[in-house]
Amino acid sequence: FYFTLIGCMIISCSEQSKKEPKQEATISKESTSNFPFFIPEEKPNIPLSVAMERNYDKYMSARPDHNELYTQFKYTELKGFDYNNNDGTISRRDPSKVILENGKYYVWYTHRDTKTAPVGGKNAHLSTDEIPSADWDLADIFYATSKDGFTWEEQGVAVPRPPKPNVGWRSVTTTDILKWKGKYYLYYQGFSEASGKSGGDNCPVAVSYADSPDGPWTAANKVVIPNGAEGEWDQYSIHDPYPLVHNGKIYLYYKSDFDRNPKLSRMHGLAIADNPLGPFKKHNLNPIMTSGHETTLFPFKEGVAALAIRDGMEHNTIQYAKDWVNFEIASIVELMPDAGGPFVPDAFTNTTNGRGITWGISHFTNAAGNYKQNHAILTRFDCDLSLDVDDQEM
Ligand code: AAL
Repeated sequence: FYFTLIGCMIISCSEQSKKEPKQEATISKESTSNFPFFIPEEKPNIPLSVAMERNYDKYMSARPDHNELYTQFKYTELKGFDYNNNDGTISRRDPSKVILENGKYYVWYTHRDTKTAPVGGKNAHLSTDEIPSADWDLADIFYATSKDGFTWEEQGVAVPRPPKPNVGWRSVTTTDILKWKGKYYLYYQGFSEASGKSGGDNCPVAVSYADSPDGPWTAANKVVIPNGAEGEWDQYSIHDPYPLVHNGKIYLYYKSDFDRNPKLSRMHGLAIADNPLGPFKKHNLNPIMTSGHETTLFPFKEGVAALAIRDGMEHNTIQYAKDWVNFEIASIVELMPDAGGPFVPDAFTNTTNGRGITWGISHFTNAAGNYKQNHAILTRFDCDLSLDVDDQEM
């Protein structure tokens, strides 16, 4: 019986699809709308409401499933990380992009293991050499490897806090990886005071380099991307450095807190260099994206796509910049990965035909309000932002 039923369903579906697409709309006598009862891919030549006009905007497609930069996200718990009963003394957050080397996936991240949970940025005056202010205070950069992207083996420290007074002596966090001419570079936020002590996260970008993703890593012990000069939009912070290769150069995207009212004014900038150790030249059109929190970008066709999560007027959007500088909204999405570090196979290949992404590592935080995050955990996200995968199961 079931086989007959399924058979009938298949026949009637295929009959139906033979008839589609319907060219003529049947409008009943009572109907007052001009719009046909299916959604044509091309804008129909009839009077349209403003909302329907917008539906045919340059990047918005007629339907979500026609928009290459629309996706849903699914999350899967990772195996292999221990969180000490989630008492807030161990944290892993802000993962880098994932890269595939020597037959293994690699990811780097902020790792904190302290004797107490953080007191919270607003109570930074209570922090000590052993008591962290924020979740990312008193942290080092760790790395882990995996054969399948689900079960990870923590390998330990990649970049430790350097001795005082080197940049990052208080905490090294929020790293990202670049592969350039056979060498590896980790960019990260270098704190020289507890996060929150002078109001925010003042932590210019430093870099370490290695011949292998397994290290050993040599710290350049210098600031490669400094805060902007007084009065400039990025004078207070440079966060979330995120390097890609484009046009034979290093394109490093970052976040800044603008006028230091982070809820309203987190924006993104771009700094470009020929050499991974600098100098980096900030783009004169900065800020180049007006929303988002952590940076997540990937080459897409000739341009670059970005996830604008959480903050700003255009949060919860995926944006696209054909010229890698001027971003436009491509789609509106939900449940975006926080601090997503995707597996981007063509991040460093200088591609002019980016293929997109299907998965990565991101984090979940247990924000308890009052600027206090007890700890964070890493998670896997999957999505359908690849030009090579059509019917990915969600
Ligand atoms: C994050 C990132 C940066 C900030 C803090 C730790 O998720 O945006 O790294 O400084 O929060």
